[in-house]
Amino acid sequence: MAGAGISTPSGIPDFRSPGSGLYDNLQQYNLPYAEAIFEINYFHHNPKPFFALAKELYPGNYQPNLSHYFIRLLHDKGQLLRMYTQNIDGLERMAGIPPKMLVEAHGTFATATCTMCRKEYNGEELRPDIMEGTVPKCPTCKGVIKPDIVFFGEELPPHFFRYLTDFPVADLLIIMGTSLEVEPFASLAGAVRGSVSRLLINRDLVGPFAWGLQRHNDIAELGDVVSGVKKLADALGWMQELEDLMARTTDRALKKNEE
Ligand code: CNA
Repeated sequence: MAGAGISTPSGIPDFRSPGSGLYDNLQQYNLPYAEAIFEINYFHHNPKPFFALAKELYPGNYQPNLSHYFIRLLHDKGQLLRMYTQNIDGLERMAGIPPKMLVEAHGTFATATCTMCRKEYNGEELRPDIMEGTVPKCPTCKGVIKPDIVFFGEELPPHFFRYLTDFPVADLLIIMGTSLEVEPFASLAGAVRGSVSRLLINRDLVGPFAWGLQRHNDIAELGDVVSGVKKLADALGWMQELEDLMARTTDRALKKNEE
């Protein structure tokens, strides 16, 4: 399970931190309150602030870091059952984790849907408009095309419910870079069997780790997520492999960007 904290080392700020880039850039749109940017009713009224944020977060501006590549390595070794992420930055896919191994619980910019006729689009089709700061419109019905990001007031994607079959068969749960404050995602931490270890890699204690509801086999590695992941990779003897994988994939991505 992962959240915004795994992407801060890639340079993506927390939305709410005072002085952080994202919300500061949104001031000009006079949002009634910060969360309005992710409220579906507000989006229908004024989609521009959301598209300003989309421009910033659209895949391509940021690179995955060691935490993302660690999960990719888990997959390459046949050890990943699934990655449940709250992030919408697409860095998991960029690190090469196959989409079928991901549950992007709060959606993705990889696909989009017309808010009027429900026609489906590939996220890349919206890129030129989003980069120009134009609200993308459906050529068929002229409705606004919305990236498939889950807004407040919208249901989570159906594949979120995969947790019902995934969590009971997991034999380790790693929780990284999340405050475990957003429901229903946060409650997944309680969905593994009681005999299963839960490893928290985070700056601070969160969720059941903070409320005194820890299980005897829970472990918390507090501090920076990249340092925590490095420690785990070291203990597994995977550090060299992890660094090689990261260098290889980053190299390939840079070459692709240059083409
Ligand atoms: P959050 O509530 O902002 O919590 C982040 C957690 O990560 C906190 O406990 C921090 O202490 C911790 N943290 C931050 N940086 C580090 C670091 N370098 N090392 C270790 N720990 C760190 O974020 P959540 O994901 O829990 O909140 C849910 C929201 C925020 C979701 O709906 C996300 O979509 C949304 N969000 C996403 C992104 C993104 O896609 N990158 C960015 C900002 C917010």
